[in-house]
Formats: sequence, C-alpha cells, structure tokens
Amino acid sequence: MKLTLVRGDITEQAVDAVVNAANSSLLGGGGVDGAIHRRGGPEILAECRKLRASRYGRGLPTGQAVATTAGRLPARWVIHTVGPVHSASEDRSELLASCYRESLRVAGTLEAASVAFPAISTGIFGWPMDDAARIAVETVRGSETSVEEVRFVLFDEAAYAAFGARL
Ligand code: AR6
Repeated sequence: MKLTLVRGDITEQAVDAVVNAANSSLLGGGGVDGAIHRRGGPEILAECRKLRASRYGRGLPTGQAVATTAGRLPARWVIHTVGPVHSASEDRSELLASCYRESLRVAGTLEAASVAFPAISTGIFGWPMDDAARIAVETVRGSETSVEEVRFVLFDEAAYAAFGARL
C-alpha cells in the first residue's frame, strides 16, 4: 500500500473514498464534517438520515464506520467514522485506531482503491496532533487491506509536519 501526504482540503480530493470525521448523530457538524456536507450537497445527509432510521437508530458508535454517496464531491463515497473525544484521564487510543481500521475495512467492501483520511479527532475532539499522527500511521501501516493508496490530508502546516515525521 502506498501512503501519501497532502496539505489541503479533503473535500477537493479525487479519490474513491474520503473519510469524514463525523459524530454519532451522522447529521453533520463543524470542521471536516461541515465542509463535506457543504461541498457534497444534500444527498449525503439524505443517506445519513436513512442510516439513522435503519441501522443506527442510536447513532453510529465511536470507532465504527459506514459509507454513503459522496454527492457532488470528486469522490465516489464518503466513509463516516466517529473519533473519540480526547481524554486526559482515560486512554482512548484503541478507539482512534479503530476508526482507521474500520474505515479501511468498509473501503475494502466497496472495492475502493484510494482513500483520503483527515486527522481524525484532532480538531473539535481535542486529540494532540503528534499522538494522533502516530496512531494514524501505525494503524494504517498495520492494516490488512486491499486499498492501494491511503492519502492523509492535513489542513495546516503543523498537522502536515506531524504526519510527515511519522511516515
Ligand atoms: N480538510 C482537511 N482537514 C480539515 C478540514 C478540511 N476541509 N477542515 C478541518 N480539518 P474536526 P474531530 C482538520 O474538528 O476533531 C464535527 O463537528 C482540522 O484542522 O473536523 O474528529 C463533527 O460533527 C483537524 O486537524 O474533527 C464532530 O462533532 C482535523 O481536520 C466533531 O467535529 C479534524 O478536525 C469531530 O471532531
């Protein structure tokens, strides 16, 4: 598998699947989630609502992932995953690792060859960037997957440097 690093906006990535740093409601939010729904259009939210009504009445659990259309984004699918809120008193690393693993598993079922990830949990959910980068890179490297390219898309220079140091 090829691991690549891009500094930019995840909504502009022409890949098979872009991963959304969502929340359990699947009904949108700020950060990456807001940008994906804004740029992707209402089709994504419509599918999310259907998922809430069918499989995820109580919301998508932290660490899991589910796919929808990508609407107007230059991708085929959005894979929504729910990162853990960072905690100083409890080690939630396994849940963050699970987001990467489960997103790749879902990508595999879609036969997606290329997947773009944001730095899950490092914005509103407060995860320190260096630690999040370590977990992201280690987990993706350690995953058995049919995905051929994993692209980490980092919004700012600090995030780009943190991921670059782990590659
Ligand atoms: N492209 C790439 N990276 C981005 C973009 C973008 N367009 N926008 C922000 N980032 P966050 P979280 C970076 O807050 O911490 C939402 O309300 C950002 O700088 O999007 O997992 C959801 O609904 C940061 O490094 O996700 C949830 O409630 C990283 O993406 C909650 O936020 C992740 O920041 C999820 O919080």
